[in-house]
Amino acid sequence: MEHFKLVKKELINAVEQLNEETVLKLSEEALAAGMEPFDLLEVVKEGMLGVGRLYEQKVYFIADLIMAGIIFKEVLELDKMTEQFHSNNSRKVGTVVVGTVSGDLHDIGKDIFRGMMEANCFEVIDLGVDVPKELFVKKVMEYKPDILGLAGVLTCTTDAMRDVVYALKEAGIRHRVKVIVGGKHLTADACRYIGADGYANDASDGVKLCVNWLPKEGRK
Ligand code: B12
Repeated sequence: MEHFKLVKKELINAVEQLNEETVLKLSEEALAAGMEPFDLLEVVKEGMLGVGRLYEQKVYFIADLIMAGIIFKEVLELDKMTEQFHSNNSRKVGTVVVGTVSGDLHDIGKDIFRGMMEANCFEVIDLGVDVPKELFVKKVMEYKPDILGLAGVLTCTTDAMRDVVYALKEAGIRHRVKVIVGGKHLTADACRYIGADGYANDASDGVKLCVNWLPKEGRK
């Protein structure tokens, strides 16, 4: 729709300029006018790429990244977004433990993955950010999840992910859980290096993979 095209452009600009008030106003208006929450998410993500570029160009600094993170989270917390991402369906198809690996504090992508998994009837145990490998092992032992999701946005997180998989092996529980790693920098080669069962550069692709790992009768 022509109208949404214009709104998208304005929204991307507002995110890039870290104009919190305008981002929230435009997001609410777009949702009220019928924009799909997933489409809104894509638009805000595009604005975040702009923020990242400005950071690389040294126009923005760490405080600006923090502000960008706050704005994104506020968008995710709008009523129509939480409705979309959190299912109140009591039928659970599987359990997932998820966390951002050691050394990495980024959690927006992980939170999106969590919300989408919940919307797909998974029970999600979220361990937060900068999670040490020992805690992943402990929680896998405690909750016996079907899937362990490791998030990492910084490119240097590949080794931390590998360490988690190795720690699972050492604890003798690697065979009990499927491991998915998520982050834009991941590739098939990185996935093999880490020893994960699958990887995704985008939360929605990750969810599809996880749903496919379920036994057929568990799928919606
Ligand atoms: C906001 C932000 C921050 C905030 C994060 C706030 C928060 N609560 O998350 C704060 C201020 C903490 C931050 C800090 C830093 N940041 Co920062 N940050 C960003 C920024 C602008 C946006 C990240 C974001 O949320 N994107 C939107 C989400 C939706 O995308 P995403 O996280 O990639 O998630 C997607 C996928 O990766 C995937 N996914 C993610 N997790 C998972 C998990 C699973 C299981 C699955 C399946 C999929 C999946 O799905 C998501 C999309 O659907 C990016 C720029 C960018 N272009 O991304 C830089 C960026 C990631 N940051 C960067 C840097 C360098 C840093 C710092 C080192 C800066 C510094 N000098 O201190 C620190 C590192 C701190 C640390 N130890 O982690 C670099 C990373 C460079 C690199 N190659 O590693 C980037 C790319 C900026 C840049 N262009 O230079 N940052």
